Amino acid sequence: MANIASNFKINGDRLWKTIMEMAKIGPGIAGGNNRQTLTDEDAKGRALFQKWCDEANLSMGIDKMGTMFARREGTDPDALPVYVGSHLDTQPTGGKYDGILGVLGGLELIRSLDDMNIKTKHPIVLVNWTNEEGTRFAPPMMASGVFAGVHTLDWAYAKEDSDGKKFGDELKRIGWIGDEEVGSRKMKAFFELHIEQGPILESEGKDIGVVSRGQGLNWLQVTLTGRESHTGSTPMPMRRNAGLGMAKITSLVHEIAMSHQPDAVGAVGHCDVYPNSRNIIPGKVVFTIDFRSPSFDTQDDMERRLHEGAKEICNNLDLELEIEKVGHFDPVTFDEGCVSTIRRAAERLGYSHRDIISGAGHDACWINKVAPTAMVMCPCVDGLSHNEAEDISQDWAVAGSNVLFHAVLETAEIVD
Ligand code: HGY
Ligand code: MN
Ligand code: MN
Repeated sequence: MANIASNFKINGDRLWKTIMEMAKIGPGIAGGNNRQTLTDEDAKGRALFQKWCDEANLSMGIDKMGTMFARREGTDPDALPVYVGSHLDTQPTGGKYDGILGVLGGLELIRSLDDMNIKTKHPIVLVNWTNEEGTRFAPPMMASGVFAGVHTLDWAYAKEDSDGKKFGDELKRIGWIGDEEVGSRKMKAFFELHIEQGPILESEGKDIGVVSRGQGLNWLQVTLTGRESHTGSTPMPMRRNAGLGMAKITSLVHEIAMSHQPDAVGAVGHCDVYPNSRNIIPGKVVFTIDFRSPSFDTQDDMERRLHEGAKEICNNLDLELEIEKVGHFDPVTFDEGCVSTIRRAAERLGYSHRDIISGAGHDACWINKVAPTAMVMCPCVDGLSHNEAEDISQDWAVAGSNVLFHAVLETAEIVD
């Protein structure tokens, strides 16, 4: 197998231009993106990605979750392909790079292979996973979860957004439902490039994060039921205030996570208050707790203490309590072989790097269950993400894409 020269590099200007092209679709209100899964904006982003894949002569396959698989042939059509990719859907106040860098960094490495007329033994398949964010249809990493056999297709199709629209119906409506069985594809390996979405790499002046592990996640949806009543004329002792219950439980979430520092995080990011009127005591609230940790034991302890504490708060406030787990994935340890391929690539290219645990969840976390998988990260400004002000430098994007390029190339095996 030919060696990978350290001068094998992607075309950084073309990558950056392509990212900015995609950023025009589903613009946010403050310079980021709002291209939520299965919306018309998502459909437009998919169409642009399809156009670029057509121009690169990639053959597109789409599965029943709408995930897009664009294949570059290898010299051995029977060799297991090397997969690379991430997601194009965004948060409602998302950035231009979360997920997008991983898909378009993969497209750029394919474009660069064509420029350099490099052939690989194994085919290379570029992936856009449907509904990584899980914000419109919970849980996150939904399509990769079905692919890994964690969720069933029917379960995913039945998921509803806040307007009661079903995932399966919306996928049909935007015209991106494929006929491939989900999970039927076999992979030699899967690599994902992603921005760190945290402050470590930038603060340490590191170009590259070699992702050895990922945090586990629990999303607990809490419903508290009290009684609507007048905020002016209802005496305090007579109130059954669901809003007060949410406030106390939100504070409990923070306390529990803080008791496990530095290996835990916890917050409430979503809440619906009913009837949400200025002069009615909330009779019902629905909110979602997001607990994460790289440790199974910590995850379990946080969930146990939340149940106990919430029960006590609701007894004291005379509230009914329901807790439903609406999202979960275990802490993940990525494939050592793939991780060292990424570390070797960073070294060959002369990038500063460090091993890192991913704070956010990614499609790679589920694909790691069915194929050797690893991730490479680049820094982001102030560690900010899931915010329209999310920002990275072109140099960081290029460094991450070059490492991805070398890792995929080494795994797909150059043919002389
Ligand atoms: O929530 C997550 O970690 C991912 O951004 N979906
Ligand atoms: Mn992401
Ligand atoms: Mn995200």
